[in-house]
Amino acid sequence: MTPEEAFGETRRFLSESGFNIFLKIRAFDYDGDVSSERKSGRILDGAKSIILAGFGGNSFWKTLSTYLDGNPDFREKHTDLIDAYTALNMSRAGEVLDSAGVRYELAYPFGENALALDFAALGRLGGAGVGSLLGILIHPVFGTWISLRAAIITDSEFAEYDRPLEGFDPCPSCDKPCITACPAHTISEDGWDWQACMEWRLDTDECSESCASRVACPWGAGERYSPEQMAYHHSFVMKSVRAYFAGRPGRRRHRGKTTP
Ligand code: B12
Ligand code: SF4
Ligand code: SF4
Repeated sequence: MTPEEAFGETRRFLSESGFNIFLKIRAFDYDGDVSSERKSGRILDGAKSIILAGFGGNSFWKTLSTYLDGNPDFREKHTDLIDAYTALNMSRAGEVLDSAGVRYELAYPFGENALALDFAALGRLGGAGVGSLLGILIHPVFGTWISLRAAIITDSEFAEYDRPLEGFDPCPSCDKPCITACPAHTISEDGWDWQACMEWRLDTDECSESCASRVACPWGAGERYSPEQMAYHHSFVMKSVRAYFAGRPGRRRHRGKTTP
């Protein structure tokens, strides 16, 4: 199997496992967009390409649920179900690449090295979405319902690469329901104040199961995560947020309407 065939096989396998995003980005383009500590060469010397794997829309959760129904041990063993399922499938994808003699490293946006790569930059370069007022990428079909799960950094080169989306920039001409929907006023014409949002979420239960602003965005409404999936992502991220703020006493007060 040639490296190109191995990546084709990897794509097919990941797609069957629910990862419908598989984008090829030139390492040179990515490195030009990010700070020195997040460049691809720090992960793989001589990196030429980065494959971005992830999912957009609500089909992934159905595939994951089917897998969990058939593998009750996996559900019992892991609390971080999406991360563990991602790592499992990426290591299987790695076996295919190993068998073709491909040189590569895997990187994830979670775990100890969650900041090693800028996944939003990869997403923009590969056309997974464009920047939005909500601070996350937005796509014409999937809206903001996109999760970037893993990257394969390799010294292989491809005949063709994916490209940024062109002609799609929905926020400037939008009525901006995301701004009015946020109970803590964390979104403005200038964008999203992540710290105010997290402080609100630490102090109240109002956003414990979903983000009203994300739900209010008209893009990708048909691909919106199910309430169960939204609640999963929303509560899961708070684990790392609690750990992050635990080491930082004297948080700012949020600017919300209600006092906890
Ligand atoms: C750190 C992080 C966060 C942090 C900080 C956000 C931020 N803007 O930096 C928090 C926890 C707040 C966060 C929240 C969310 N995130 Co986030 N996040 C990331 C992560 C790991 C890095 C982002 C980054 O590069 N930031 C820039 C940093 C490094 O630069 P900085 O300014 O120097 O860093 C400052 C802060 O970020 C902070 N910081 C650094 N690390 C951490 C870690 C924690 C836990 C906290 C609280 C703060 C924090 O400290 C720095 C100094 O001020 C990426 C994955 C990746 N590796 O790219 C996903 C990512 C950007 N997040 C993502 C998502 C989906 C979310 C949430 C929707 C999750 C949720 N359900 O709540 C929310 C957004 C809610 C909303 N209204 O939009 C997706 C975006 C996908 C998309 N559609 O574009 C990504 C790509 C992860 C993924 N698997 O797909 N996120
Ligand atoms: S509601 Fe409108 S302004 Fe807000 S993120 Fe969606 S498209 Fe952008
Ligand atoms: S999670 Fe809540 S506070 Fe944060 S942006 Fe969404 S609606 Fe606003």
